[in-house]
Amino acid sequence: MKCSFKLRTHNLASRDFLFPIALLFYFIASQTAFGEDEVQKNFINQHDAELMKSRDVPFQAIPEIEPESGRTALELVVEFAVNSVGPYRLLHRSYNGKLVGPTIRVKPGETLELRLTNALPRETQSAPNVATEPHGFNVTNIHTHGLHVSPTGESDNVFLDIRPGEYFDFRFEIPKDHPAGTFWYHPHKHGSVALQMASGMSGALIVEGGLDGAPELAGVQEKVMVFQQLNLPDDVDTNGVIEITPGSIYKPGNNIFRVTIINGEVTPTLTMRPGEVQRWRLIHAGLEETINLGFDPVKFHEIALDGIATGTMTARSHVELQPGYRADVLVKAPVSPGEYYLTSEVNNVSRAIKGRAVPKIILARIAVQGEPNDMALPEPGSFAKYVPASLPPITDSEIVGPPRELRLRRFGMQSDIECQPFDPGRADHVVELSTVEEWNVSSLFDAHPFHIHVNPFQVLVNDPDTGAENWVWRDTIFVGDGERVRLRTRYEHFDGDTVLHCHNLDHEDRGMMQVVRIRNPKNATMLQTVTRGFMRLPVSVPDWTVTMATGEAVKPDNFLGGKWLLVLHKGFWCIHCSRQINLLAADFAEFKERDVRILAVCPDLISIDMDKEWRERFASGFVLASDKSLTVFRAQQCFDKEALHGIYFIDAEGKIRWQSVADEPFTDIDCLTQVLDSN
Ligand SMILES: [Cu+2]
Repeated sequence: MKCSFKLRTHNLASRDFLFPIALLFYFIASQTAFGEDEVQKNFINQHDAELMKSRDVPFQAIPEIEPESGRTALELVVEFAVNSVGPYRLLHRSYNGKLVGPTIRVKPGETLELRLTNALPRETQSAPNVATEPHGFNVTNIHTHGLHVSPTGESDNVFLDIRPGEYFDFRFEIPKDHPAGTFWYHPHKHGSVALQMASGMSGALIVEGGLDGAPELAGVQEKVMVFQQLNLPDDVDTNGVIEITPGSIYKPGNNIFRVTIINGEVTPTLTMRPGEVQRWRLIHAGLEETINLGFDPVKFHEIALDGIATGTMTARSHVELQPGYRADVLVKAPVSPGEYYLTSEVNNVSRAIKGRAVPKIILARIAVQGEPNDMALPEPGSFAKYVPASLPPITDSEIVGPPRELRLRRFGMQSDIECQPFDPGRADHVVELSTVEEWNVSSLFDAHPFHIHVNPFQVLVNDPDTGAENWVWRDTIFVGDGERVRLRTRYEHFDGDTVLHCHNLDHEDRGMMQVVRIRNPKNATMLQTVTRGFMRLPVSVPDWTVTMATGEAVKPDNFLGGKWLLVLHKGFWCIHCSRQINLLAADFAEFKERDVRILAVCPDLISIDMDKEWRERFASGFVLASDKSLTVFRAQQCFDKEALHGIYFIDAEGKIRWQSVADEPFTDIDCLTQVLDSN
């Protein structure tokens, strides 16, 4: 539980003062070394094919940290660094001074010990600490994306804040039956995830085993490729140093161009021998642009998705990588030597995060050269035995209860789920350990890569080539604008609070995240925790009675057969509640048009005059009633030591389909009407 866990961070000797001095020295050195150079602007415009084809920068393997006698141990220092990308020199937040963090290798049953040291300076001016705005740019923590490990304590705990000058010792205990595969790590401090990731703070995390020892892959060379995306200003003086600032990520404007780099380099050159087969571990660690890989005329042979072996080998002309996705593919180089290109081109706008086509760019040159090494690709059938034993397909009979609905929405600068931005103190979903649930995740506006921590899910997808429907294990899934996906999760091994969120991290930093509480029925403390609102929707509205000014009783049954909103408020004396009721009244036409009636209940008695006025305005469409004993507040779980503010949408069968229970009254009428339309 995040509340009961005592944060053990440690202070470093302050390194704040060293940073400006180091930067000053860097500027002096760089001006002397490069000051006279005239470098062509837009030198790394990846849309300029001729320019990209002429680049000759070798592909760099990322340094690896390997397990030793049962554990993998390392330190990641978060610090500002200056690194070159093409002709540009970037000043950016980093892991260990690099544009990409080291590749970490672990084994199932072992422990990853990671000291995360925050050597960033304290912010002199900081954005306000609100859940709907980017903030906390120099505060950090770490998330092991895709790992099935505990979300609490010293493990994959994204509720931790590691501030400048502090360090924290993480311990990730990898279960013995953890699937082997391609995972990754990145910061997860709400408010600054996009900035830190778009600054190069990410790396590969490989759980060894499974396919790695497969005789079918003997002699197959492996390449780990971390794709990151930078926002660069298009009018910059290449002799200077470009700082990756919060503004360039959260308010990019029009004079920004995006560059996709592989292992910290623009359009590097990979080498393959003619006919050689290689295994590529592809990781989309980028900010917010869809990558659709092509390697004409070569096919990608997909063997794992999001780290999990598919059990077969599927030939594809393109690999779709959305932010957060991984794919393991086998590629067989052409037998004729020559120059080939790894490209990305997004033509299908319904599969593009930004909702627009992305013209072809060249991401890497592939030099097929040297002695021929004509290797055979394995038989697809030979991979069946590598499906992780810990992830048998989920069957219908395992699923508990009706599906939950989650509606994602980006609207202007606002990002939310179920019309409510992230609140770390609110458990949006309470799920039971060792059960299985089915969820429907849809997008009310914009496209979103949806990710859940701790447990992977099986999601129903249409095969991109055949269109056939398949249940596929993943931990991140693209939800297109107006689309809805079905997914199923087994909550296994680990209890505690964790999160789900959009992996377009600008959306996440603005509030598109929810708390998932995995409740252990054997943990008495967890059972005592008060939840605001019902633990799970849909649920039947409880039976209760409220009274109108005339003394007339009103019950939920009176509304059966029609849709309605139940509004629980503190009374007309409360200016916030009064404002909420007035907003609902002002927009009453919106509800009437949708055949939705409103019942507003407060503890105070309703005056005869007000009742009369309301009847004249709304007839029986908007009813005011009183609940002096707070029975309804309690029955509706809208009570935490005192009455809270609650609003519920109830369908014609008397099922609650949507709720908001909070300290503040809910007033986003636009979003509410979108929820009504989606039901
Ligand atoms: Cu999103």
